[in-house]
Amino acid sequence: QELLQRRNGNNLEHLAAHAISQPLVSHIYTADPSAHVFEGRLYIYPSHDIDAGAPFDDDGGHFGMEDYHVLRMDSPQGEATDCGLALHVRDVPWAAKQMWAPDAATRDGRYFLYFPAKDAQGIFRIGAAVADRPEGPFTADAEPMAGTYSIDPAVYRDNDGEHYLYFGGIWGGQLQKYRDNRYDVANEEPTGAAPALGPRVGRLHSGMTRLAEPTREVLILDEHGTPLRADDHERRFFEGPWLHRYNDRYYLSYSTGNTHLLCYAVGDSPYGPFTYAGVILKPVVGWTTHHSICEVEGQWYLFYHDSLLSGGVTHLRSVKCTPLHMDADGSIRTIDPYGA
Ligand code: FUB
Repeated sequence: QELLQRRNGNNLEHLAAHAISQPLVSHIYTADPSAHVFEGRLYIYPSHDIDAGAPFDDDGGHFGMEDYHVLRMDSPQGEATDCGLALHVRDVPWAAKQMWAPDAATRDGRYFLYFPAKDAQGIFRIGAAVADRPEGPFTADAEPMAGTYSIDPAVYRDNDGEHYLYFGGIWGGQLQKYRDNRYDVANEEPTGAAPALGPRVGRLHSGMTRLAEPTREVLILDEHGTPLRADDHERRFFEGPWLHRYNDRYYLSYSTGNTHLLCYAVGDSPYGPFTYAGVILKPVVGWTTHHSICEVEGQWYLFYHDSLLSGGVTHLRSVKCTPLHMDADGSIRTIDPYGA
């Protein structure tokens, strides 16, 4: 907590007094919000943070989440309703622990939950589960999705009806162990001038629970058209990819992890390449930052989290929502979460 306070350059009371938004719910801890409008209402698919008693480690072992609860809102300004248990790790045949950041999608009247968890070997995989309702309860497939790995799934539906699955997160999320979709325990995050790792993307099969193609690595370029360097920690992808479309351009947004920024890059295809364009959200209280971007009745919103409610405990976070300003030139205005 001392470190967190120093990073934010202020004390938690001061930050709380200046917070631009409040937790959507406070009876449970929630994080990593993926927001969608389904059936005319806002559904938020967050992680359900708990103190599982696991010790802190560099691989995020202290993020010991066991289940998911879906939140529903009639509007971004309204009350959030906790729709109850949507899926528990004990009901996922292949998963052992750590139900991290999920996302959801709908097709042909059915709802799909995508979630990462560690298998019995301690390897993160991504699973799919299906329900008749946006809030679940979801029934998980017996096996993880073939061809997936790492964490932080996010599904984007393009205007032509195709769905794309993005995923990836380095260090605790294990993305650094993969090259060309193959795991090698000896692999680490590249360093120096080597190209940074990118998130992965693959088009989903129409059944929605499997990939239609091998996943590709997404390229993020700098202003000169050169891939971002691995040591460019202020801009390189770390975890939490999200895709939205604005003015017929594709926006890939993500967390920079150890520099605690949410930033974005813009491109002309769901596969990229994307060119780095700026910061969306300055650091929040807590080590992690993770978001989604959702348009509700013509207004864009940023869903994010921080650890203010728990007094700065990094694995006990709360989901929040604030308007996001997309400027006419396509740029996103930077938000200071404690700028009020
Ligand atoms: O909630 C666990 C992990 O923390 C998520 O998967 C990451 O994106 C980070 O928010």
